Amino acid sequence: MPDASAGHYDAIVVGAGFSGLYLIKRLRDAGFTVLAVEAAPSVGGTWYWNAYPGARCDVESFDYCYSFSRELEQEWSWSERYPSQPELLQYLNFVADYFELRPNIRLDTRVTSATFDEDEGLWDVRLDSGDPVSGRFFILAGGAISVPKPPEIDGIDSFAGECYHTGNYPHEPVDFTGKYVAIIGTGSSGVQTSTAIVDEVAELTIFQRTANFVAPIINRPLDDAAHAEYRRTSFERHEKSRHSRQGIPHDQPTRSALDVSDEEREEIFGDAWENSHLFGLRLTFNDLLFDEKANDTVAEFVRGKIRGIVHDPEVAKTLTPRGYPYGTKRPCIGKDYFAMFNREHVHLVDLKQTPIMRMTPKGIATSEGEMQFDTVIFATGFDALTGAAGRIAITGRGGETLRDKWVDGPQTYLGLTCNGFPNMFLVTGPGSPGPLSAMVRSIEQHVDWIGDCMVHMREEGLATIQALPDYEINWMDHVQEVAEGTLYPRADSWYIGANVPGKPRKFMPYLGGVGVYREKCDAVVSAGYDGFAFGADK
Ligand code: FAD
Ligand code: N01
Repeated sequence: MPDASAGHYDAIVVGAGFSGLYLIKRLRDAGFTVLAVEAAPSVGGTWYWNAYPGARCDVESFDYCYSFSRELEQEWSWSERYPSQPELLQYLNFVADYFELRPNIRLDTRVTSATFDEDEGLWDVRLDSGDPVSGRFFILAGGAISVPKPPEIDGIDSFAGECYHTGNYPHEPVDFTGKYVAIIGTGSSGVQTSTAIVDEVAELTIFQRTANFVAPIINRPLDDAAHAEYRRTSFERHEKSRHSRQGIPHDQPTRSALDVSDEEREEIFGDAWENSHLFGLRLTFNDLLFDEKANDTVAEFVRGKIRGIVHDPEVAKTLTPRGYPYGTKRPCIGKDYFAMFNREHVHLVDLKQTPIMRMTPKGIATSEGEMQFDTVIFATGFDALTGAAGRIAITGRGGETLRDKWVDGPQTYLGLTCNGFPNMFLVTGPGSPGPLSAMVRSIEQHVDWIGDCMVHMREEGLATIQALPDYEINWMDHVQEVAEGTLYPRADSWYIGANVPGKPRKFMPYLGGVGVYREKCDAVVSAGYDGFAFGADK
């Protein structure tokens, strides 16, 4: 067994969010030594960093939590249908304490590089604290949506007011009372932040580059009966999610949106709008993300809602999403988002008409003049899927770097491994269905697969595993092909890398579905780890 006291572990894990915490538990239970290295001063990952006002999960709490432990399930009770960021952070801290994971975590420490030492069959890992550590396995659990994307605006440093990014938001309260506040970005983070602070601010100005489809969030407290029902049915609920398309326990629709009358379709959409959840509108018909005409029906339904809610027709027009199909950029759920624009102190700047020129000491200069602000919040998203791995200098076999390997877009086999990088695993990496699913179900599947693989290698006396090049190419081709069978590639989304200037345009998440992906991963194992080459112990 490797000597952890000398800095040598079976596995070095990057990150201590949902993925890192479960990796520690799973690998430690299997008898491996593990060190998780976390840049934040706390566990929690996403739910530590995104402490912005209104931050909330939009998958139901019963589906956005670990399912691997019935004991944990008995010990924890969610207070709301959609858990808030503080509650999620509390949950992940509870998990770290409950399973005594903290001795395996080094906080406030960043992994800066990792180099595969061919002679020793080890990953040499460098930390910003200076001390070297090494591991037989190097596991990237640094998050698919964890590296905040700067807004590419000149002069940010010249701004004399307060400036925040939602993805790296302070934990101390920020006072918005009587302030002139700007929010740049209208994705989920911008929608949640704006609706959370609108009552506090003196004036709120939203800078919108692309209008978004936002449905109402139907949140509610969870009572004892809901918890009792959950505990009674959780096994079936999670099992259904594991084999579902999106990692949630809901039935897939079987009908086409084009096979029903306009009245019936309107009623079905209306019901989903009023009563359902994030996936509600998407789960009404089976072809919304595959057929343009079917998609037009749901897009037009939401557009109609916007026209009905927003009083000023010009503002309504600006808020109306066009130019990409419904659902191909992640749709949001938010509280009274469109109604917010009826309030006198809320202003909308259409960046397509009035672009930002630069930031100034007093605020934001647009093509139509300077606007003054006390506080500017960037809700401009993330360098998703490749961002966290790309910020670590990773060198594999023969001196090949991951940055070079991925220069034209990421390459993985099953989203879990890379040819040329033996014993390196990724959790929710490019090529995994994770980012397009309820993530915790995907994370558990990835971690279980990795854990089982490491146990298999130990039992068989195998030193290294790596993906075969042809299988990797075929997998990424398959990921592209599946995406091209849908409407997703028609949007400039973070799924395709379009939100980061200069990033190769390649569809990254696997759209085949969580259940299908699980079957494929299991089939690879049943066929003797088809597509992998193992190296024997020296
Ligand atoms: P993360 O939670 O991102 O944790 C990764 C950790 O790795 C981070 O703490 C980071 O600091 C650390 N790290 C990265 N690089 C390094 C390094 N070099 N050295 C040391 N540490 C490093 N998913 C859903 O399914 N439903 C939702 O409703 C949902 N809501 C979301 C809301 C927001 C605001 C965001 C940003 C994401 C949301 N997600 C949601 C996706 C969410 O990221 C995942 O659900 C999940 O939390 C990911 O867990 P993780 O452990 O894989 O990654
Ligand atoms: O980021 P985004 P996010 N100038 O990329 C705009 C999860 N999440 O942080 O669309 C001006 O979606 C950008 O415009 P455009 C979820 O998976 C979930 O909101 O690129 N504007 C867009 O409007 C989500 O998908 C929740 O034209 C600029 C916005 O900023 C993912 O995290 C909550 C700009 C970015 O939207 C990311 O969400 C929060 C610029 N230079 C996050 N650059 C839940 O509710 C970007 N924009 C569960």
